[in-house]
Amino acid sequence: MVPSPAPLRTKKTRAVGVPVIDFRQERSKVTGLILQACQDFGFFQVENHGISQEIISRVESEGRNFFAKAACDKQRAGPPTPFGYGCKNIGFNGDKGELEYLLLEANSLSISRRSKSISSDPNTFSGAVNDYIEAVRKMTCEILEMVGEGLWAQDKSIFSKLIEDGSSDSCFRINHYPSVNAAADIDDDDWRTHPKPLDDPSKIRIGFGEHSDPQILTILRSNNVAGLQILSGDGLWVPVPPDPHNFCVFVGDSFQAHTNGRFTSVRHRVVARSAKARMSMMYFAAPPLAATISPMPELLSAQNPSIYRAFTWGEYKTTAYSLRLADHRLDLFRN
Ligand code: GA4
Repeated sequence: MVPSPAPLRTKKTRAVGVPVIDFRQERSKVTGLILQACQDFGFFQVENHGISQEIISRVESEGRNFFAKAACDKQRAGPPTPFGYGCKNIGFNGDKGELEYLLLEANSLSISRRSKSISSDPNTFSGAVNDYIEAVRKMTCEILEMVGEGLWAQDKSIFSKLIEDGSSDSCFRINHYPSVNAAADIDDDDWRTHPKPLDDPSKIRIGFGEHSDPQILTILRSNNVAGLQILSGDGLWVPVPPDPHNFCVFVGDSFQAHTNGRFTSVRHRVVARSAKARMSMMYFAAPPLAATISPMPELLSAQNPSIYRAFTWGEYKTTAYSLRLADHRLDLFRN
């Protein structure tokens, strides 16, 4: 059994119960808050991250332009195998969502190649996406360095170097959740103040179903439209208030394994029901396919034996794609 996350605590949380970390604070303070959030929630938001609005706006505008195209033009960038344009189908095993998306390899060469089927101005598209990925990758590596330091790793770059590696298997995704008619729009403020218990899945409009991310870290940014929810340790879906100026950071399965369960990969979903379309972009920070994922020795002791066997990222990814979105795939790698 994967250890269930600790119940939501109020320490360093906003009214909604989700930690927000100001990156302008002293580094040691930020490090402590990141460690705490990764342990307690597997999730936090970053404010004052230093990534320029210009970099964000360019890719946001490219995404908006793409999704505004006629269906037949968008299909030219598909089907997602797994990369490319996808509509409603997620993965290869029948998972569905109320969304359309672009899934891309996060490397400049493949983005340049693919941009020809995505945009009539491929250089502008690939320039915007590559600049964004570069900026977010840098922030990811800073977070991972701080985690390495905070966990007293012998090599504090143990995690960041996996992402910096030229053959890192990271990817980039833009999700577009179409608007629903105004009558179905539920007042977001109500959701901010009243997290709801697990509800009947047949009665809600799932944009992207419950899952955890297989990678190390995910960095998400959205427009001002609500929908993202994270699952707390006590079984509540906690809405994450949308804030286009912040980034959301999710611990992925691989980080849970690397930290021997000290960090929890957070289960999350998107409930799409706003009168405005939601657009989010995610950078999924992954190691090279051949990299080994195993609990870091500094976290192991006689009292804390290794929970997971060593595996490669390639092996984990193949397993993830052979299963359904909501499956607890890391359970298959327990000792
Ligand atoms: C979840 C995180 C990323 O969006 C993703 C997804 C991937 C896909 O959409 O193709 C997966 C999903 C994600 C986890 C299980 C498998 C693979 C769909 C699916 C059913 C791109 C990823 O890496 O894993």
